[in-house]
Amino acid sequence: MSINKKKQSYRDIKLGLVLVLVIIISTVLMLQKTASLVDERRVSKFETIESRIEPFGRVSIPNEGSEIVYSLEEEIESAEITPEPIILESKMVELSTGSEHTIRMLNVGPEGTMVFDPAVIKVSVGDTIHFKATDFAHNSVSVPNMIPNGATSWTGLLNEDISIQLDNEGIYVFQCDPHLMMAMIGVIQVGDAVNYEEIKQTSINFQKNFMMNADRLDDYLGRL
Ligand SMILES: [Cu+2]
Repeated sequence: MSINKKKQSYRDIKLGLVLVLVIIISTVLMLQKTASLVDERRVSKFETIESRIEPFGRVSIPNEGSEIVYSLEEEIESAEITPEPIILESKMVELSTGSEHTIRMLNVGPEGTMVFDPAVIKVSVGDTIHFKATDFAHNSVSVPNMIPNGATSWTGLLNEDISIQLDNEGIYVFQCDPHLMMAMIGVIQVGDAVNYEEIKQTSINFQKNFMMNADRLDDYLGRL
């Protein structure tokens, strides 16, 4: 090989190395550029999502010059501070319409076992109550000292239908004799509950008869 040819091949090698170097550098630069573009895209994507979410978080309503701003976050916070009140189903008894009413004597009713149905009723002065011995072995008897002053007491026989007219205003408590221990009792309010306090007072001792359903009378009186 001549000296000129050797020089030529060295030059070729040098040129080749330079080319390779240039290619490497430009590749690195390209990769960096691509990476920063991806980042930019990511940021702009998040910005877009944020701007889409924001209207749900804050709502601005122009209002004659001033601006009302509703903030969902604030609403959630205030909702947490003042929770919605829980409304319990009311058991308060409404006045029954009509002048005649029926109370059944049942082994099993909406209020449980050994019950009058309805167990609590509000009627008007002069109305009539028909006690129906629907099931076997019950009666209706007014409880001594738990009817209004001057009112007529009643004592139904076992398995006997009995009708009573209520001419005195106030609360009447009645029982089934065989099932007093199971608190088979009922409450009638005629007109206004004028003797409520006396009834509550007398009920303290009367409830000692109950071996089961001890809170029934309190429950019933609480519905008046
Ligand atoms: Cu009974």
